[in-house]
This record gives sequence, structure tokens and C-alpha cells, in this order.
Amino acid sequence: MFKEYFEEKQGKPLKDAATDEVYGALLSFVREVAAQRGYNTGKKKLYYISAEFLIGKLLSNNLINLGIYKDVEEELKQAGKTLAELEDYENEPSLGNGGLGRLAACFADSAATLGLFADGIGLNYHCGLFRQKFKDNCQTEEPDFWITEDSWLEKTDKSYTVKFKDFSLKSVMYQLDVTGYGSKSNRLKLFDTESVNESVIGKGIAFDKGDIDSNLTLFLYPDDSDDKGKRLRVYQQYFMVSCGAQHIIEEAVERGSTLYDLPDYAVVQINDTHPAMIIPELVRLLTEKGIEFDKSAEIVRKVCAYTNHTIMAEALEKWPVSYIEDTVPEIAEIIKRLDALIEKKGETTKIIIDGKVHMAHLAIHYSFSVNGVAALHTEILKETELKDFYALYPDKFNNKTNGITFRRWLIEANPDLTELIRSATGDGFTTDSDRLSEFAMYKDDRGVLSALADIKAINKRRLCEFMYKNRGVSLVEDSVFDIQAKRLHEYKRQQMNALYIIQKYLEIRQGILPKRHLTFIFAAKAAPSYTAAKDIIHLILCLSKLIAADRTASEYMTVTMVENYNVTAAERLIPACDISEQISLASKEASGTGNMKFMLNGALTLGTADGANVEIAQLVGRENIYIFGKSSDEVISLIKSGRYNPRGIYSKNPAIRECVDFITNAEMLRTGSGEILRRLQSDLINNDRFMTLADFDEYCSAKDRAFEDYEDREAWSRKSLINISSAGYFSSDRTVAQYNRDIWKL
Ligand code: 26Q
Repeated sequence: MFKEYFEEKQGKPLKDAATDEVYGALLSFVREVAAQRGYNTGKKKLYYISAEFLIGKLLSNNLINLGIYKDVEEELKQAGKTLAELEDYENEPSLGNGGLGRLAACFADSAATLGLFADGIGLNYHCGLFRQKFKDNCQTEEPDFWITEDSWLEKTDKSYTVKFKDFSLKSVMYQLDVTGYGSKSNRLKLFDTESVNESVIGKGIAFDKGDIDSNLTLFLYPDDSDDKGKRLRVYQQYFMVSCGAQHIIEEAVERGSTLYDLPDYAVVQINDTHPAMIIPELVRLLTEKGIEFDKSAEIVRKVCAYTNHTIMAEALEKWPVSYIEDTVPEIAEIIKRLDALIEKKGETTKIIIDGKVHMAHLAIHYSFSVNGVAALHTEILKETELKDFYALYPDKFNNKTNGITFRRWLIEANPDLTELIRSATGDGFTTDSDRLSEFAMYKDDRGVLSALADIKAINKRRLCEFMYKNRGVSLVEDSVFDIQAKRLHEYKRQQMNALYIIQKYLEIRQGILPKRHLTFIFAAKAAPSYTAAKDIIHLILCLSKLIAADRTASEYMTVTMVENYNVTAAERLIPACDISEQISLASKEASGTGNMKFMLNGALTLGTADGANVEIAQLVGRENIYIFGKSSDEVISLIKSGRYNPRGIYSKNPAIRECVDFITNAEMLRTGSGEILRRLQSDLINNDRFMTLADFDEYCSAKDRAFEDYEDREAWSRKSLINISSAGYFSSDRTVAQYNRDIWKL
């Protein structure tokens, strides 16, 4: 079908066409197929509002969801072309930082697949998150201009005026189709400004943060630790929620709402606090339509639901009232009135405390649902972080354990594994993830177990090719692949993994050799202003270089780091992984979703009892996972006691001391920057906020045990198979169905 479409449209044979021509035509073809399928409709609509949608490349995903992947692949092949070259040609949209943005993308896929009437609402960042480059063993940042002429984005004629204190901006609404797997589509609506101007970008990702007209939709705020640009973030947030709220009200009225009955027409899921200003903005718009203030607040509370993704105090947004006053004074006034309206249980549950607006407090008071993203996380919220709110509103709190879409993370990323499962159990698991459990029947089938090992080997080879292109490094295919891929953050403890590598290296130099070559792969971006995170990247890159230069050691181990980790890289890394590193300090990782992707692709988890790791462990059983380290209860009380003393551990434990000292030895100082390495080392000894040294011994034994177990190849394949067959629970179809059943009620 595509061949005919192409030749009619372009007036030339498909086989003579250049990549950009084929890509452009395939894009319009897919759009038309999606449009023919139609869009979900209904009375009540979900608006999933999020500052991030980390959607990944869309070509293959859409072809799979529309059921035309194989046909198009075949037609291209006949014309001497491959889908792979078109995939390479496509740019990856750069609209998210990490887990929270990727979750929004998985939910969009699942909502469409389940036939739910739902839009995503967000911003159209022109350069999105920065592109990461390594220079002198350090991260540098460049703008990522991802939007090209042929793009999935479609410009609409919808436009809203957003009024700030001293000026107004006109918005432009772009949209893209969110295809469902064998179902109708929904839309992702991304707002942009008319006045955005890419030429204001200077060196690297520098730009004038005050020039709101031209910069509002240039970049996705890249971190949760940068002080500069906070005001810009407030402008971005208000612009997003104002466009979103105007659009929601307009659509509800079109569908017949009187606005008094808005909760029958719209439900707004607020993805973390970044869009929480939609609450006062909706109140503002309702009062503008003549509904009295208290009534408006009551309506809004019945429309909004809030998801919390973190308990890290520094990531909980608190804006000085003055920032909001300087940006949109009217919204500051409304927030004050909303604060005055609530029934308070003392100081801690106020919205404005010491001149700062606690966005989470605003979201909790004016939502009908508050959810955490994994069982442990929700319990911690109720018992510690949001205790006073839980006492006030016990019925609002609920858990929705995260999930991932199997279309992208299994069918697209791992076609060979998909085929194996399909041939063993039939097709059912693609739409009913629970049926993945049927694959467990083959846990003692030697043919299936060895097929599974072969598939892992094929995926490793593909990753080797990718890494050669990405970094120019040659990896050893017949090696254990140990991977830590996630944003760089101290609490995620990439530094603990690095310390283990130092320990292994020292062992090898003493002649204690591993049974097989070990490959340690990192993939992570650090927020540009997050010094400690960048220091850890420097440590990893220095180790990588030092070990590669050591003739003997490099026969037994390789350390490498992916440059510019993104969804595309994840799709290569995850299917090739043997050991999935999920080693955050217990209680700090709300859920994690990478952990689920690795599990689904047959990796074994080496992790702490944190986030969704706890649920993974329950599902696979102790013998199929490597759990180590302090429990979240132990961590929480140790933090409370103020008694954690890393220097004590460092002085008493010679093995740990040797590894920590290594960081600044002569060979490291020859490889890297003394200033950075000393700073990092001193932080580990004197501060170690995330208790790396406390968990280090247990981490090393668990990891050594995993490497040893790997040598029983059949037993390892069995563990791998059990991980895959237990992953059905982590389908985002399940998560989204639960959101709908308990919260959205569409
Ligand atoms: C906050 C204030 C100012 C500027 C930026 C931010 C900011 C930006 C992004 C704060 C947080 C984020 C991103 C958070 C995130 O990705 N959280 C992850 O969400 C996943 C999905 O629920 C979880 O699986 C992860 O555990 C959680 O870390």
C-alpha cells in the first residue's frame, strides 16, 4: 500500500527515492492511516498535563500500533531500502528529562490502546533537553534542535492569549497523533509561542533568561537544582497551564458543559507539581465566567487529581510568592485566597509558608486524588513526608504503581524476544499483559532456555554496533553486560557502581581474575548546574580511560559510558543487558521504570529494596533477583538520628579505604582533574548524603554473587525467563486501567 501511495504522490518509483523523500512520504502515509482509524470520543475527557513527554522516535512505534510494520518493512525491502535507515534518519523529540516524562509517554500509548478519550497537554520546547557531549572526560551541553521540516508535529490554528503582568503572549497549538495498538488515536497537544526565537541561543546552551518573549519555549528546564532561570520556569509553567486550562474549558463548553458540571466533562491529571498552577488558573477562568469564587474552587477540586513522583525535598517545588506576583499577580492573589479557604491542621499544611508557595500543598488541597507511583513510595508519603495531609484527607491518597508500554519496550525494542514468546504462548500477551505469565511454563524447556540466551547474544551484538557508532569503542560480545542507565543523581548512586569497578580493577591487578570478561556500561545525563553529578561522570570517564589503557586489566573488564543517553539509546541498551543496576538509597527512588524495562527484557535486577524494586522482588522471588543494602526503614531512622558517619566507615574498613583512596592516586590524577576528583572523594568521606559507604560491602557481595551465578548459563537463562514472565504486572495498560477505574472514571 505504501509503495502505491509513494509512487502516486512523488511520481517516481520507490526504489529511486532518497531517504528524506521516503521518510516524508511515509510520515504522511502513517498520518492518513491513523486518521482513517479515527479518534477516541466521549463526554468526559482526561487531560494529562505534564511539563515533559519523553515520547521517543515515532515511526516504528506508529507502524507497530497501526499494524502495518511488517507490510511496510517488506515493501521497503522490495525497493532495496530498510526501515532501519529511516529510523536513523528520524530525530528523537527532546521533550523530557527522564522517568516522569517517559511515564507520560507510556501512559499516552496505553490510554489510546485502551480506547480512553484523552489528550496530553504540554509545551513544544524547540531544543528540549540539551544534547550531551564528552570533552576531556567531562560532560558538556549543546542545544538539541530536534524539530525538522518533516515532523510528526502538526500546526493547528488554535491560539490563546496568555496575560502576564506586563505583557501578553499569543500561543500556537501543535499536536501529534498518539496511536493506540489496534485502536483509535488520541492527541498530544503542545503549546508554543509565536515569538520564540532560536537565534538568541549563545555559546553552548546559554541564553538571556530575561527575554521571555523569545525564550519561553526554547528549552526544557534541565534540572531540579539550578537557581538561575527559576523565574523563567514560572513563566513556562503559567504559559502551559493557561493554554491548557483555556483549551479544556473551551472544549468542555463545546461538548455541552455549563461549567458548573465541568467535573462530568473533564478530569485533569497533574503530573507532579510542575503543572499545579492549573488549579488557580481554572479558578480564575471560572470566576471570569461569572461563577463565584468558592464555587469555582469546589468545581476545580472535583476536576483535578495529582500524582507525586518524589520525596526528595529539593525536588518539591516551592516558589517565592514574589516570583508569582511578578509574573502573574492575579494568580498570586487567587493562591492566597485558596490558602485562606482551606481547613487547616496547623502550620505544616498551609499553602504559603514563610513567603513561599508550596506547590504540592496547593495540589493536595485542591485535588480529589493524590497518588504515589509505587507501593513503598505511597506508604512513605502517607507515613512521613505527607503525614499531616494524610491525616486530613485519608480517602484522597492512593497508590498507582508505574508501568511501561510493552509496544515500545518489548515489541519494538526486542523483536526476537517478542517472536520467541509469541511462538511459545501465542499472541495474547500483546494486548493482555497478564498472559505473559504463560511463558513461565517453559522454565525447564532447554530449547527455549537456549533460544533465550541466543537472543540475548544477538541483542548484545546490536548494542556493540551501537556503542561503536556512539563512542568508537569495541565491546567484547561474550561478556557479562552490567548496565546502569538513568539520570545522574547522587541518590541513584552511580558512584557506588564506580567504586565497585575500582575494587574489581584492584583485584585483577593482584591476579584475582573474573571467570569471564565484565562490561560495565553507564548511560546518564547530569543537570548542567549539578556539580556533584558532573563530578561522578568525570570519575566514570576517567576510570574508563585508565582501565582501557591497562593491557592486562582491559582483557578482563571494560568500562564505558553512552554519550547523550536518550530513548533511542535505551532501546538498544535494555535488550542487551544481563544485570540491571537499580541501586538507589532505599526510600529515595519513588518507583523507577527502567527497572521494569530491564526485567521485561530478561535482565536480572541488582538492587536495593526501593521503589518498584520491592514489587519486582515479590513477583520473581528471592532466587531470581539480587537485593542488598539497608531497608527504607533503616535509612529513614539513620537519617533522623543524624548518626551516619561515613568517615568512621572509611577509617575502619581498609577495603573501602583502598577504593576511595584510588580516586585521587597518581594514575587517576594523570587522567583527570585533581580538583574534581578531590572534591568527589572528600564528599564521599565527609558527607556521603546517600550512604554509599554504608551499603558498599553488601553491594559488592551481591554483585560478585550475580557474576558467579551467571556462569551457570542454563540456570541464568531460567532466572531470566522467570523475570520476563513475571513482568506482566508492569504493563502501563494495567496502570492506566487502574487510574481510570479509581480516579478518572471515563
Ligand atoms: C523541579 C523544580 C524546578 C525545576 C525542575 C524540577 C523537576 C524536573 C523534573 C523535578 C523533577 C523532575 C523529574 C522527576 C522524575 O523524573 N521523577 C521520576 O518519576 C518516575 C515516574 O514516576 C519515577 O519512576 C522515578 O522514581 C522518579 O525519580
